[in-house]
Amino acid sequence: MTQSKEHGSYVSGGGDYERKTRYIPTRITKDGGDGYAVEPGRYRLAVSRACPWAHRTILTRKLLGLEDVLSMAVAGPVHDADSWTFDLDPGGVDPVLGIPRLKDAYDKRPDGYPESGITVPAVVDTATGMVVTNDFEQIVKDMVTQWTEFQREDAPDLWPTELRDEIEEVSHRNYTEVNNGVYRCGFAGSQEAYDAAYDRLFARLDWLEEHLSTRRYLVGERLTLADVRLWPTLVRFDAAYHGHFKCNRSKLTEMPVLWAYARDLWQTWDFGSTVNFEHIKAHYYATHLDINPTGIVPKGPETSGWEVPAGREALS
Ligand SMILES: N[C@@H](CCC(=O)N[C@@H](CS)C(=O)NCC(=O)O)C(=O)O
Repeated sequence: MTQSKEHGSYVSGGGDYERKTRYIPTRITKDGGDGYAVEPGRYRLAVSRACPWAHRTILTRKLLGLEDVLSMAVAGPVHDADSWTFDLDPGGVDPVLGIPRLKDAYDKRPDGYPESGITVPAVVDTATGMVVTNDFEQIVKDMVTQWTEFQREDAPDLWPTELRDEIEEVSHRNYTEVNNGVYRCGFAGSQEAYDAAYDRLFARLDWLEEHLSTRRYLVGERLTLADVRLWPTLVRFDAAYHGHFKCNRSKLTEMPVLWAYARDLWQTWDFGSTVNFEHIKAHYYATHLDINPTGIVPKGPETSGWEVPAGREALS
């Protein structure tokens, strides 16, 4: 087994990419059962604009209107072997946490952290400077169910009780075949593993193309966490996965239903203002030097069609 550049992920003897998915399981809840109660201003969400897992938390925070109660630390797009860093901030230090590297907040944990390493998203307790959780899936679910008191009045219900089973089913398959499927293509260690990952990815994208041809959203007739979880992979597809991860049967722009679906969410729900294509490209092409040894970041593709609608503030 060899370890890839992504922390805690391995290429097995057969060449398959296997993602380590052990997280810090602590939760931030209404009753503070794990020692961390929901509290405005207390926590800081550490993200990278490049990372699709972090993007899901950024979108959920924005849709629910939690920006004022849960602040955000944005790391630079290219991390070193050790950690994401706050190199975009003045002096290279996050202004609230006062640290240059996200690792500093992970290292504050007395019991350490899982071998999957220093990942984003991570929620940091500003009182102690310590990472509370890095479980992206639980973070978004808790934003929906635990932060209710602080959500904006017209916040959409992204995880309706009656649709949860279907959301889980669709999202799980999207995760294994698409969200993680692109990584399984990109980090495959053998031709066979790559071929199999590629076939699985495009089989699922074809299924989605068909599925969305008769409905606007993935589950039910409303925006849900299923859409929030798929979309960050779609928006990165042509800029990163098509080239860098060799997912090149078709571009997103060549899958008409998915392309329309992606642009609908970009505009209708203003997902577009959370996207930074420069960070996305810089991260993938310049961080994974094992699969792109020159670190050269491509100039393309053109991102016309993805414009932020006039009058909307970018990067909220
Ligand atoms: N590991 C999580 C998602 C978080 C994650 O992998 N984030 C990446 C960025 S997209 C990261 O922080 N990588 C840091 C590293 O591998 O060193 C998962 O498997 O669902």
